[in-house]
Amino acid sequence: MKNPFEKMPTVLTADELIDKAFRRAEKAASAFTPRGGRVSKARQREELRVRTVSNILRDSLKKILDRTPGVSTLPDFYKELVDTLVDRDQFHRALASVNWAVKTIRTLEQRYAEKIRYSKDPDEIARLRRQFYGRAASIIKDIADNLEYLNQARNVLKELPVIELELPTIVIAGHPNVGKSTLLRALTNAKPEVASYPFTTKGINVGQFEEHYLRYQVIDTPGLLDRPLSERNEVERQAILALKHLGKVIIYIFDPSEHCGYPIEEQMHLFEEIYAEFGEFPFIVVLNKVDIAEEEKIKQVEELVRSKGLEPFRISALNGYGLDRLKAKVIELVKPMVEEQAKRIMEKELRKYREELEF
Ligand SMILES: Nc1nc2c(ncn2[C@@H]2O[C@H](COP(=O)(O)OP(=O)(O)OP(=O)(O)O)[C@@H](O)[C@H]2O)c(=O)[nH]1
Ligand SMILES: [Mg+2]
Repeated sequence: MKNPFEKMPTVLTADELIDKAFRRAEKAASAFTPRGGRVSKARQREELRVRTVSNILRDSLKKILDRTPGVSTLPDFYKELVDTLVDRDQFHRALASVNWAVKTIRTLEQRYAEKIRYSKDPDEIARLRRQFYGRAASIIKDIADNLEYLNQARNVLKELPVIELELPTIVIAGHPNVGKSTLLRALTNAKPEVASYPFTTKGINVGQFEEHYLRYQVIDTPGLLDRPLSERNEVERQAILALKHLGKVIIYIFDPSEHCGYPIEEQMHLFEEIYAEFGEFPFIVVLNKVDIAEEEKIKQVEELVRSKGLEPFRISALNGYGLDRLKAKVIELVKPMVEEQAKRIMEKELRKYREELEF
């Protein structure tokens, strides 16, 4: 999956667009040598101007429409994120106004080209062309605010994270400094890519690993799942909850060494909140930094975790301790979901194949 807005072009302002169209029309007219008498020459030259202005305007506007996906057609993950970034109604209204402009300019072009063709008076022909210019420009000016909005939206939407939505995905949560990035690196051996994400300046890190020909994706979420959701505003919450559309398994990391700077009680509080929101997913709870944590603290956390009916995993993301067992657990939980998904895709393909055979 690419960023769905990757191909969205820069949107010119109304003035820039009008300027561009008029300039190109002048260029075309001056490169053109009309034939015939005075009237015929005037007709040809002015019709060329009208057609060129219309083409340039419509092509630029159509390019925006063709390369901008409608929000409602996007996968759920992107739909929710887009809603945190732009006003969906306004976005769609802006696109609709561009569509309106394309159609209206086309109609005007036809009408004026025809008038020009039937006119026998060079002065009138020039006047018709100027009239068309004025009306085309005023249509573009009518949608000036919408064009500006689309360009602003584009600049924001271009920064959406690029994540492979089809891959089974493991989302890592936990306080800052507990070792999320270290675990991501240890699990995925690939150098993780950083994908920008609304409301975290650090972006999110995306890595992958492969096991028995299946690829898995691991997402480390600095600045997202590292504070209680109750401390978030509505928009931030929505951006965070969009992760639900990706997450198949959540790995929650504790740092019982407390070197991260957060006491166990505070880590437990965050855990409770994330568990409440994401509890519908399989949760894997890991205790990281067991190489430097006190046994007593480790046991304290384990007890809390077990009281939730969960089995904690001791690991050291730094020296690799416990990672094989953790990975095996992740795969055990994710694999049935992947196989289920593979089955669905197969069945769909099969149905398509059968339908084709029937013709
Ligand atoms: N001793 C020890 N140190 C670790 C372990 N895992 C991570 N660290 C150290 O803990 C510090 C924080 O690790 P990060 O992986 O950057 O933590 P993080 O959760 O990604 O932090 P943010 O991105 O700021 O949220 C680093 O200095 C790591 O080297 C571990 O298993 N043992
Ligand atoms: Mg990190």
